[in-house]
Parts: sequence; C-alpha cells; structure tokens
Amino acid sequence: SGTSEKVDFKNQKNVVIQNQAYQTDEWTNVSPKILSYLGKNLHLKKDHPLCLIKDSIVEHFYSKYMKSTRTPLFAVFDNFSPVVSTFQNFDSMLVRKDHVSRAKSDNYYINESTLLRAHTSAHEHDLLKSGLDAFIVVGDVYRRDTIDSSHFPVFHQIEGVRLFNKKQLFAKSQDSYNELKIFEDGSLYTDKQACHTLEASKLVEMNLKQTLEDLVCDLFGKDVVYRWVDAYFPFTHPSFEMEIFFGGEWMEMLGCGILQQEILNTAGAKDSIGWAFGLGLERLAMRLFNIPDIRYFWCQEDAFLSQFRGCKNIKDINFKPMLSNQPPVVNDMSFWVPDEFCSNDFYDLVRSLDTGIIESVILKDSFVHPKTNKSSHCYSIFYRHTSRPLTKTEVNVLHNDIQTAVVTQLNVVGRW
Ligand code: FA5
Ligand code: MG
Repeated sequence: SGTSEKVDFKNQKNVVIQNQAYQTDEWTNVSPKILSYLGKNLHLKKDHPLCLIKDSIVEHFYSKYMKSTRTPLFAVFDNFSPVVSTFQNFDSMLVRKDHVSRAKSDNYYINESTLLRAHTSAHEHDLLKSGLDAFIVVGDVYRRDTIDSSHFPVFHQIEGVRLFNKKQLFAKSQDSYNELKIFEDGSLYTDKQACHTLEASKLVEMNLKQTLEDLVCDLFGKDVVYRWVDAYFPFTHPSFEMEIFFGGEWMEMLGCGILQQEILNTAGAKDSIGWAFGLGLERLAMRLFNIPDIRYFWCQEDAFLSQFRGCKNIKDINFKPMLSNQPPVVNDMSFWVPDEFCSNDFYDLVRSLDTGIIESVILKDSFVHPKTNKSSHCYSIFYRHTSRPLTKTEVNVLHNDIQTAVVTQLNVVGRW
C-alpha cells in the first residue's frame, strides 16, 4: 500500500537529483514523488498538448517580432534545470527575506539555499546579466498548492521579458526626441515607479498589454473574452493579471508588469526600462482545447495523447474528454490539528499517496473547540478518475492510507 513507501527524505543526509548530491537540512521537503516529475519535460514532448501550445507561442513571437537584421527578437530557452538557488528564485527578483511566498509550506525545498523553481522568473536575473534584452523561458515549475481541477504541484510557465532603451521606446513618438526621458527623480504612483517618467511607463505598459492581447487573439481567435485586473508582484510595478472567461468563470492566465528598475540596474541594464510576464501553459491549454481537468496533462493514456498526434494547426483540435460520466465519490476526513499544521502539508501528503484518482480536496469546515481550544479541520476528498469509473475498494484503500499517513506523519488526531 501507499503508506509503506518512503514519502520524505527526513532521515537521509543527502538527496541526489540529476546525479548531484544535495545535503538535506530542516528545510528539505521535496518528496520522491515530486522528484519523479523532474526530467519529464512535457513541454518538449512532440505531440503533447503543452508542447503544441509552447511551439505555437514561440512561433508567434518568432514571426511577429524581428530585429532589423531579420533574425527573431526573442531568444528562447526551454531546457534550464528546475533546480535553482533561493537567490535566483527570490532575492534576484526582490522577494524579501520575510515575504510569504518563500514559506516552506508553499515551496519544494531541497535544502535551505536550493529549491525547485516556483516560477520561471528565477532565470530572469541571469539572462538579463548575460546582456539579452528580449527573451522567453519555458519550463516546469513546482509549488505546494491546493488540489483541484486547475492546480497541480507541477505545472509549466512561459516567461517573457523585453527591454527598451530610449531610442527603441520613443522611436514612433511625435515629440522631439531630446525632450523625452525614461527616467526622472519623481514619485511612486499606482501606475508608475518613482524613477520612471509617466510617458515611459505608459508606453511600456501599452506595449506589454498589446503584446499579450495579440498573443491570446492569435491563440484563441478574436472573439476571446479577456479582462485586465490590477495585481501585485514584488518584482514589477505596476502589475497586472489577465483573466479569460472559461467554463462559466474567469480563469487567471498570467501575471505581468513593468520590471522594478532595481532588477535591471543590478543586472547591468540601467539605461533600459522593461516588461515581463509569466503565463501558465496548462491554463492556456485547458481553455484552448477544452480540457476540463489539469491531471490530463500527466496522463499516459493513448485516448488522451492520440487526440493531439500529428496535429498541423492547434485550432483544428477538438478535445473529447474521457472523464467518466460518473459523479465523483466524496469522502470526508476530520481530525484535530497540532499548532504547526498547515493545509498545504495535508494537500502534499494527499498528492504523494494519490494513485491518480483524486480530483480535488476542499477544506469543508474548521473550528476551535471552546473548552479544549483545539482546532479541528474537515476536508472533503473528491475521488474521480479522468477516464474510468472507480471501484469502491480502490477509493477505500486510498482513503484509509491517507488516514493512516496523516496521523503518523502530520501528528493529527483522527476523528473517525
Ligand atoms: C508568477 O508566477 C509570476 N512569476 C508571474 C510574473 C512574471 C509576473 C513576470 C510579473 C512578471 P503567479 O503565481 O500568479 O505569478 O503564476 C503565474 C501563472 O501560472 C498563473 O496566472 C497561472 O496561469 C499559472 N499557475 C499558478 N499556479 C498554478 C498551479 N498550481 N497550477 C497550474 N497553473 C498555475
Ligand atoms: Mg497569480
């Protein structure tokens, strides 16, 4: 059964990843299950929907944006290792030491200074430093997150960055070139950084939004329904998210904004201003092909993959979900939680035991007992396979395995 498998590296001195040994410490929380996703590189697998969509995004950028020398403007990188330093993932992107996004509960740490990248932004600093001013990075990213049809602990992002020097930014401007400036010693507003002039900031924002609108119109057609929402990222200001209407609700597709000037200055590009975006490939593919559940991307079944094979134009694909028409089996689980407990620990444990039959997990109820002051959580686990009906036995076996593991590994007290 699942519980007898090793689910963590707590008692090992080293963890070996891609032939390299890393010393473990109190930060180590990667599991063998998570490490088994490394090197799968779905975005590089011919005929895989994530690869098809990656190719068509790259093709869009290659054909639409050329240098004067008729070579593509954007350099593309799609095979950087997902093992990065905390400097690359956080510090280089101005994520402060105490920022919530660094939490052990949200990331897969190999040790205190090394983790599986949580976003492709982890490569921006190195690439900017190498002197590039327009590039795209594609790769697998890793996060401890909720369990539902649009979240998976491993997903894929495309990062885009473009810088402009004064000449490039104001090339089409009517005003006399000498009077236009990118930089000023000004104030911070909701729509610009203190060091940027309003006109420079607005031009870059317009270019960013136009670039992304052109991309989604190219992918989805002109009728696509999208909206811009204000957002916050430590590495951009102003920041935005684009949402697309899908399946009756708004789904967040990407985050973007004008790069904090400090990032460019540190990387040796202090005369330029620039934008960046990070986009979830699975989310785009779900909307484009009408894929109702993110687990499909990891499915080895021919019934899934064959629907994409030999495709010439991604617009021709009309995905037929194999999702069994049975409703999910819902089983609840309640327990008293210790003080240090966080929901992501539970989700991660569930992920590590899941045999591929869990669709979602929701925190249904939580309360504090008035007399004992103890907290109780109740989770509903929705069991449903992406393509076949489930047997009662397999659901019960997994549910029991989770109950056993949550008691032995997360120190909860079961209420069953
Ligand atoms: C980021 O990761 C930022 N690095 C994006 C960015 C880059 C902003 C550059 C500004 C400049 P966020 O955490 O929102 O932001 O993730 C970006 C996208 O990844 C989301 O919009 C969504 O499409 C996708 N995504 C996020 N979490 C998951 C998940 N668990 N499963 C699948 N897709 C996800
Ligand atoms: Mg977001």
